[in-house]
Amino acid sequence: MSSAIALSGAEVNQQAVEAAVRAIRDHIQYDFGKRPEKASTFELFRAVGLAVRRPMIDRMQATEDRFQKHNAKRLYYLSMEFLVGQSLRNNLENLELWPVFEAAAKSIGVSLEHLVSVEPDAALGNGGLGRLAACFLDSLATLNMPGYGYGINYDFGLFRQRIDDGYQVEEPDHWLSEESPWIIPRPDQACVIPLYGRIQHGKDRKGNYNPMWMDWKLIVGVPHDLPIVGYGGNSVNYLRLFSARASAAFNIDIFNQGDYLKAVSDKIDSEKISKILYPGDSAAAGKELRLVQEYFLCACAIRDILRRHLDGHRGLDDFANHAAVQMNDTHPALAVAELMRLLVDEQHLEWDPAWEITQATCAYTNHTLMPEALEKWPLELFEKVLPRHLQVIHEINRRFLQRVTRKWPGPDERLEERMKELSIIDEGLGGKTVRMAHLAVVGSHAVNGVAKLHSDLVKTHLMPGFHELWPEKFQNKTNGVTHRRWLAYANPQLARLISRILGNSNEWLTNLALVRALEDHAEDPEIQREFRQIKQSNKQRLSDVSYQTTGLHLNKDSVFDVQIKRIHEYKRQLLHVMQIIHEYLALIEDGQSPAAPVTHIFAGKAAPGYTAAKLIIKLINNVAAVINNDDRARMYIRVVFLPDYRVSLAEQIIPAADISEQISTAGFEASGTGNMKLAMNGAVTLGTLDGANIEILQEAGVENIYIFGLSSIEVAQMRAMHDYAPQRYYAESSAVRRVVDALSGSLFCPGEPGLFRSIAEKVMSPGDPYFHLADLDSYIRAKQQMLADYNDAAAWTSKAMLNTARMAKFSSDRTVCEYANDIWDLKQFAE
Ligand code: 26Q
Repeated sequence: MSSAIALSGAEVNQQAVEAAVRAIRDHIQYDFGKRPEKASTFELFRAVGLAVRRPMIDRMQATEDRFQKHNAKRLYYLSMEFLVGQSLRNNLENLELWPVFEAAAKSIGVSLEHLVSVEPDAALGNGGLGRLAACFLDSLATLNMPGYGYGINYDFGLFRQRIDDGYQVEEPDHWLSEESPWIIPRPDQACVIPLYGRIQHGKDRKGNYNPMWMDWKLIVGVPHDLPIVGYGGNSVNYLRLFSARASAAFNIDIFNQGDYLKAVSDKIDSEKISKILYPGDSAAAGKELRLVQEYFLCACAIRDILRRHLDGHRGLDDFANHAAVQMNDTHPALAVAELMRLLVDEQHLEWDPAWEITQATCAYTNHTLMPEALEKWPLELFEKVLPRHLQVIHEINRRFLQRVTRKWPGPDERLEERMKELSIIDEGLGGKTVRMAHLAVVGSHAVNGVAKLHSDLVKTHLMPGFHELWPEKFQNKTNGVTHRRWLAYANPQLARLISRILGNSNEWLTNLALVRALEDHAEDPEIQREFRQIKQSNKQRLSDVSYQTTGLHLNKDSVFDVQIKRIHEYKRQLLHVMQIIHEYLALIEDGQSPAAPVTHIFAGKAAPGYTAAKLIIKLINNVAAVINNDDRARMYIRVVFLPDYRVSLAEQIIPAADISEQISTAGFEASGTGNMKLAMNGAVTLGTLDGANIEILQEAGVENIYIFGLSSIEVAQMRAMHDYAPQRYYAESSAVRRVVDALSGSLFCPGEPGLFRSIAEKVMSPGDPYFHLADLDSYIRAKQQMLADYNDAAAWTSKAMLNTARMAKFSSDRTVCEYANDIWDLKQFAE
């Protein structure tokens, strides 16, 4: 495969190729101390990476000069997760250097495509939230905006997943960031962070209360920069990742006391902080190490941001006009308290101006409505780790509750209820906790959800009191994805078709709206044939991946029905499995084959402690084993679970999909972003009215998407009225009955009878929060309709093409422009 975007007829500059060859050989010789002929594939990858990094660094420095010249306001995107994936292909394509390096690799005797494939994914995130952050950085750089990511340089990213006897097994992901060609350590810019210790209550010379934070431990944060190349290479920003190191001063002190072993063990303790990414993406873990990680990120980031400001400006009066801090969920909400503490304690500002700066600087994005995912820290733990920050938060809360009192004066019981509802400190039965979402809202000038429905629910259900107090703070910013990585580079053949239809032009890479031109060809048989051929060839590519990882070939003449995302009860992989069981039993018991042969493709990781999600993985694999080994079924239905879902695997699955499963219980999926990636690549969505599916429906048109199931309003009503009776669906639908009975029995667990009985019991319980049985019949019917419609190749291809044509709204370029205008006041500086 060659470049996705090099225009036909363009020539490769031979001098550039020779220079690239020299650079690659030099890196092998002088950085690795090896003869170039002796380099391993991985070393060749690293050497190519280092060679590509040179122009990136030149451009990064030029970009910095340009932003400084304009005294530009900068955006700092604080996130505990950045799910970057691989970078070599993306960087080469964005720099328009793929053809040069392809020729250079060839002359060294290796294929560039192969080198690209051996790059380990940077898996510094769990899923949607982390990948969103990575897409935003790509768009910021492409839009020539000064926007920077701040995160943690985890030694271990998200665990690797192996499937053993159908069960998920986790393995550590030691991704060797030290060996990444992209990462530039900046030890000279290390910062020192205090934590633990105690408060000494004292008075200053004027007799005012003057607390002293004493006996803290010190941790050093060492920045590592990952350059982010925008498309066209005009701007190169960076993602700044901090590694935790022991403080030399702190250690030397203990050394001098002669306790060498203690010094070394303290050093190990300090370095734990950036050791590993927490693998949960729903239930807040509540662990001390996680709190320390969150603080470490905020403290390193805010220090860095303040230092940069003070380097170039006199004083802090103008700070909020030069810096915007975006908090990706509540994980970095301590930024509010840390900025206040530095402004008041270390920069000696008065409280009021410091608070004005803090609120004007910070903004908060919410990504979930689920109560169990909202972060709350026990007060004692908080006080132990961050005694001074707790004081600051108490003071923020005291002043905030005064404001609440002014807004709702009396009657007393009502006011007390309001204070309880809104206070940053929760005085719940299980002891006092700090509510991070409240801290984030109070400390921000803007709060946004990530899709229209979700943002509305934030206002009406999650934070109605805050919305009443500050309606102007609440906004929507519907998510987007970078169509360069997810359409152009993942699906190069489709990219070439689009460029050709646009008259041999790449302009759509920075303006996805241009792809609407495909609409004019949606009924053209010749273009349709080409579009189908591209899908077929992507299916073949995926079949090869499947064979390598599972030993199963896929039938590329079948419908690829794809559900790829974290395994979660609310995402309802189980609903999909129940539909497959129905399809299978209808075939073998009733002799009814599906209207078209279908391959059900799953991929996704379960949090290691999430037992129910892990059992769903086992169920998928057992159902797959039974169906794939049944000669009566194999022709029509196949099921495959592709292990170790990650960015680079998604890039192979998405272009091959015909059906995009987006079937969460309405009201639970904040937005989804996989739904956007799949639709862009010409998969037709089968979805509920949830998250961004609603907006995909509006854009694609109702004829080009399949919607089923309860609406979020119906779900909420049934929940409120205790009106859900799964037995009813069981009694009234023979299909539902047969599927539930199959789950209770041992058809799919002959060796371990009863293994899935708990699943049958859950879906039969009136307390099932995810309403599986309520939606099962309409889901089965919608899927049957899709498979029937697939057989009309012309009509189906038109739907698929119209999906690709109409997804302009879901480019993260659009999303980032909205944040820049409505929240960050960030400008573009192309020159
Ligand atoms: C919290 C506390 C302690 C440890 C871990 C966590 C944690 C980590 C990750 C909690 C949540 C996450 C990730 C959440 C996430 O990915 N949410 C998804 O965000 C996407 C981008 O906005 C949305 O499209 C998805 O709908 C949403 O589920």
